[in-house]
Amino acid sequence: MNSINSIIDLNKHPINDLNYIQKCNSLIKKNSLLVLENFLLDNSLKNILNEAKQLEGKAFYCEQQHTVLLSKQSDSLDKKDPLNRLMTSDKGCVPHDLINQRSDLNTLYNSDIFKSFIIKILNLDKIFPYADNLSSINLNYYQKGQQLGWHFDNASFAITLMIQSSTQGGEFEYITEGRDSNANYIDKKLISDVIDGKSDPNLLDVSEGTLILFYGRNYLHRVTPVQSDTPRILITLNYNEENHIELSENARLTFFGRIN
Ligand SMILES: O=C(O)CCC(=O)C(=O)O
Ligand SMILES: [Fe+2]
Repeated sequence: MNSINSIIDLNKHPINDLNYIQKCNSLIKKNSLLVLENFLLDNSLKNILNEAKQLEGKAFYCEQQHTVLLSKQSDSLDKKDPLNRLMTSDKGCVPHDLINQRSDLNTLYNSDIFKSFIIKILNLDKIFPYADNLSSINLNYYQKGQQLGWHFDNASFAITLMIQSSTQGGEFEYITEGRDSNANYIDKKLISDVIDGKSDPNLLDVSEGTLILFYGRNYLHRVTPVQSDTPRILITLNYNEENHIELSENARLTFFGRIN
């Protein structure tokens, strides 16, 4: 198994250095998200891309209609209510159990240094993998025409690794205001304006090998439809703040087409 020295560019991103950790911690506080470009070494990015291409045929594709809070539309709420409008998401997903145990992705995900970095920059106590065998690491494929509609995540934070950007479309758009789930606050007017294109979201141009951390539960975000024949391939590294948590069976069926 490779060590993280051959996966992460530790010269650019010395994630075990206290000063660097503090810098990242301040940056995420200031900007509400952290973008670490060229996080992966070229060779590791190449290996992961090869792996992702080999697994592409095994991806499970799903199309969903969901509200911005990732729920079904409610009959008791106005269909025009910003929290009850339907968004479309469609993408392919390869779950964790199909990823080679010796893959750089598993080494990175399980690395104590990497986990400690995440814990410190996000001010968490501990993080744990999912208890089911599908949800911890996911490879996401957005083919031409596919997208992720506007939504807030269920998980409080998200960690993504861009492996292949689409050459047209497939852009990550987000706003950092609009919701404070701890305070039970949600700004429907802003959400409505963003969905309707009356208020401009931030746009992130993400290059291959970039690691992104963001507070997806409080940020309205989406991936615009991919317009190129080159699919957008993005890895999500999914951790929990509590141990022994499984993704719900319903969500596993939706995203992976199976429960285990
Ligand atoms: O594909 C991305 O960049 C974001 C993914 C995302 O928002 C999600 O999986 O909830
Ligand atoms: Fe999301």
